[in-house]
Amino acid sequence: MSLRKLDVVVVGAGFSGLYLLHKLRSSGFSVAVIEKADQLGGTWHWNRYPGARCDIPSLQYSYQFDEDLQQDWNWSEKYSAQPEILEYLNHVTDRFDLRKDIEFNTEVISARFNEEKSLWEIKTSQGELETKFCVMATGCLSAPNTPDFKGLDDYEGQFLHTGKWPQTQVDFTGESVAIIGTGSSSIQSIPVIAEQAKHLYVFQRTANYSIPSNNGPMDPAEETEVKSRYPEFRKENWENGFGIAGMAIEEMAVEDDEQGRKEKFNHHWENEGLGFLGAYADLMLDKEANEMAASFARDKVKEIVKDTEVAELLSPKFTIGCKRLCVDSGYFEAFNRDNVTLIDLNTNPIDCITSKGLMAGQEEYLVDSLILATGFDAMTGALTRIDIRGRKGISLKDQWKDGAKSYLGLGISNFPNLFTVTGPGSPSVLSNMVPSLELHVEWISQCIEWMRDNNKKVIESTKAVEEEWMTLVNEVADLTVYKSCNSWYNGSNIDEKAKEFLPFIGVPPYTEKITEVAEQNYQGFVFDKTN
Ligand code: N01
Repeated sequence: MSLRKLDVVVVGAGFSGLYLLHKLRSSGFSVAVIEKADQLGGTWHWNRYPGARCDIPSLQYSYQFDEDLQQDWNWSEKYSAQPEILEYLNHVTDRFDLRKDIEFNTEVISARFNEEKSLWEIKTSQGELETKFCVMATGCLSAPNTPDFKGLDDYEGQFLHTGKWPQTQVDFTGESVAIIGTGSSSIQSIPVIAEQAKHLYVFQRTANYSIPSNNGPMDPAEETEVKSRYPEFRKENWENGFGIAGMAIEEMAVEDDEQGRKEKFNHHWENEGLGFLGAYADLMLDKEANEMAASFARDKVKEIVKDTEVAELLSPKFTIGCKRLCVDSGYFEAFNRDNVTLIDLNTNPIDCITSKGLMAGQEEYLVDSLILATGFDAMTGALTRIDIRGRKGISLKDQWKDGAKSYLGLGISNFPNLFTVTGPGSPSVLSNMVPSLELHVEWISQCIEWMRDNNKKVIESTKAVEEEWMTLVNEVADLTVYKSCNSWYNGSNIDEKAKEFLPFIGVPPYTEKITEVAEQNYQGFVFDKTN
């Protein structure tokens, strides 16, 4: 088979990869998207567990690059469920005729930069490719974390992970089910599984905050209003810290009185979902303000959950928002059911998985299905799990051993002509992902175009600029309460991972910075380095 030569290889056919393909192809580049799965969708393909849903309203969690598309598409609910998002992505793919340039069932095994030719050599499960540029559109939450529980291989029942859920319908009717973990994925799936299963055992290590979604059918008046001024609506959202509507406020919780705070928190609890953290401007900046919101949320748990012991176990103890906040549809209510049991792993640690279930705190729980809702090797895992080698054969995994360094979350020193979409050091997971990835896709495409027009062959970041950038990322985080607990934002969910805070907090200054870098001919990047 002859070696295929391309201008750009894009890895991953999720939201980012699809838009990259459209954008780069429209600029005249030859592009192939390589996708491991047998269909597109990325995170929305893999995470099809019961109850999977976007917790950012879909009028915001959708592409804005094409005005006709955003006008034509109608979402049926405020927060869309996974099947509808997948349907949307399929619609976009067909609308822009993308499918023909996506290679499904193809896994990237390795990517090596050939310094003599200034080309990337990509080895996939289906063959080899040679490309001038490689763009990793591999997602921030796409490398599932499977903890090394003793005896896991011995389990003989149905074994599932929320992050790689099977495409076939899973029916828990009449089954005993165990779920380990209480992050967003678990919090979304528990109410649905509890309705089907004979009994559901929930194994919790850390209680989590969750705000009710109050999801419902799309309000036609709201949809009409947003669509009547969609570009302005998008722009307004982008001007606040997280790029999400409802989070641009100036009032401080510590300056309000008790009654005022109660009313405000109540309003946000009932209406805003993730925007609960936008009730006041100081919630993520000041521990005292944060504790006001946290204690309100804990009181709500105690109001909802009837058994006081269970309510206490479900009441989080840490700073609200420093682990990713969850949004649910009946999560705490599920613990009022007779067929749901909460097991606290702090007093009953998992000893091992057995052939028929799991042993925790000297008791064996016999279950037909065992679900791991144990999250992801976030932000870096999808990259370090591929054998990526840059200059002098250096591996990305080794280079990031003591911490992931990247310039703006876009480029990595020693890895020329390799771009990451929503990489470490960009707002990514602390923003509305779709506009964030659109920003990166446009930046990367324009950069590649600029290089073509200006006769540049190779672009790379330097150690100095990425050190400086990641220092700033951490200095900004130090001004907030984000570092005050263990979370996947700082790598503490993966034992062997460097403990460092990876997302840049603040959409507007970040957008300004990368725009300025581009305007100044990609300031901070080096072109056509001669060693
Ligand atoms: O994963 P998580 P997730 N033994 O890492 C526990 C996005 N998302 O898949 O907190 C026992 O949040 C772990 O416990 P602890 C969203 O950004 C978005 O739920 O480390 N327990 C925790 O409870 C989200 O934040 C949507 O003590 C273990 C859980 O497993 C991100 O994906 C929907 C353990 C993991 O929670 C990840 O969510 C769903 C062990 N060895 C998800 N290891 C949207 O709506 C881990 N845990 C867009």
